[in-house]
Amino acid sequence: MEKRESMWEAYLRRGMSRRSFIKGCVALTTLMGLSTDKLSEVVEAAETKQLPVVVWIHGHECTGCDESFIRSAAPLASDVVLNDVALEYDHLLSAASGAPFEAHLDEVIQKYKGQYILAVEGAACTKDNGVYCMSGGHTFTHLLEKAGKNAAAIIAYGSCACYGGIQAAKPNPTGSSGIKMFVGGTPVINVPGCPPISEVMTGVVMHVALFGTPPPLDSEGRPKQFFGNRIHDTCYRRPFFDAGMFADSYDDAGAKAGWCLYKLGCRGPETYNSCGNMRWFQGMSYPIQSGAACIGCSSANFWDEGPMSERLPEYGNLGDVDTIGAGLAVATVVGVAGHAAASVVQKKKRAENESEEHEG
Ligand code: FSX
Ligand code: SF4
Ligand code: F3S
Repeated sequence: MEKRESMWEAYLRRGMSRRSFIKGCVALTTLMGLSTDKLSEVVEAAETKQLPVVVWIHGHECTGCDESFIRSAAPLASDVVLNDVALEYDHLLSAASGAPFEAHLDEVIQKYKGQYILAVEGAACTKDNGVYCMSGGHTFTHLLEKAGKNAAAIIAYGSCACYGGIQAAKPNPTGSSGIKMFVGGTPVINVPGCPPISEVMTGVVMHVALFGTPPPLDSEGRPKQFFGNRIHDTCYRRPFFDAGMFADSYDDAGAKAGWCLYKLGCRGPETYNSCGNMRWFQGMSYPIQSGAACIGCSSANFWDEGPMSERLPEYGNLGDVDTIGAGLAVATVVGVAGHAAASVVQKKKRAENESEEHEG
């Protein structure tokens, strides 16, 4: 079998410096949740391991997952696609299309049998023999079976691929479901989120690529380093939750002061994801930071879990949140008004002092 180039060789071919290669390795080490003393292992693997062949397919979805992935900043999505993996087939990013492109997929599956990584976005449609989602003249489920059973590992990217997603919402007319039942015994790594954080996807792909094994997974098949904490555990609004300070509506004084969104239906207390610490778009923000309650988009069935504005039934040992929240909201309004009045008095005093000084 032909020898494919390593990540280092791909950098050299593109005229990139050793410095940018090492910077790329440092970024990957951090992303994979490894300590910096593992850097030399990452560098060695990146120098010697052949680039992993990746086949990336799309089922029933909105394509938001790829929209997220292409915004990966550390490392850049373009570096991942051009230097870090050998992306042989991608429904969305490939320039090729038509019969030759489909024939290429069959060649890749045969040539790299048992060696390639299969990334899957979107749900599988099961109703009426899968006719509601077709690709290259075949059902998506047919493609999943063919590409899935010959892969080394599968990454289910997004809540649709993991659990069925929005199109599986009741009454689920297309019979959409997660992909696991179609891929035989091939190991599946679940990376939920609607969409997932781009750097999470990159970290998982590169872990499989460089070490040849999935990262440590939890009981739901999710990488522990990204799905080991609840949003609530890393939320910067958590001190307000603990103090019983809640926004009662999206435009009240509490919301404007950045108080906890629990009473507005926030699913952070039961949702596992890295949004609170990694955030999105180079750590810029995440839903709660931009003022919206978490809707639990990385949880199975979030789309059918009651109205999203309905608060979770359990709230720890806080007591009656309605009473606590209301009391504090009044106190804050009084506090804000009091502070404003005090400022006016101080301003007036300063002005009087200044004019006395001038006269003196
Ligand atoms: Fe689903 Fe992704 Fe949500 Fe959309 O590929 S997880 S609907 S962001 O696009 O599959
Ligand atoms: Fe943050 Fe939501 Fe938890 Fe409040 S309930 S602390 S907004 S995650
Ligand atoms: Fe989704 Fe909640 Fe994060 S809605 S993006 S899991 S904050």
